[in-house]
Amino acid sequence: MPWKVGPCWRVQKALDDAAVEYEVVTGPSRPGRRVDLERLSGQRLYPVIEFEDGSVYREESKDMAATIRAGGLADKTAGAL
Ligand SMILES: N[C@@H](CCC(=O)N[C@@H](CS)C(=O)NCC(=O)O)C(=O)O
Repeated sequence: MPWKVGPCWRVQKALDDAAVEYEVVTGPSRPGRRVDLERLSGQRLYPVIEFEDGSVYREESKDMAATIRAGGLADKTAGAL
């Protein structure tokens, strides 16, 4: 595990605490090379959660962690809309 602080870890810790299964997919560290991330999420910052249905969830990491801890992650999939 390359990090234990910061926005990505905040969300990952929330997923762990909520016992949500996930796979970590790392991407380029340089923002200028994050074309795929931008194509996926419309912006160039991590973390981003991609669901199995292909939909994507990205907010401020504090809001993502709060959503996960409140059990609201499934509501963020495209299928929940
Ligand atoms: N305020 C944002 C910050 C997100 C953020 O800085 N993410 C880091 C990775 S954990 C990142 O993408 N850093 C590279 C950059 O700032 O270009 C949040 O809390 O979600």
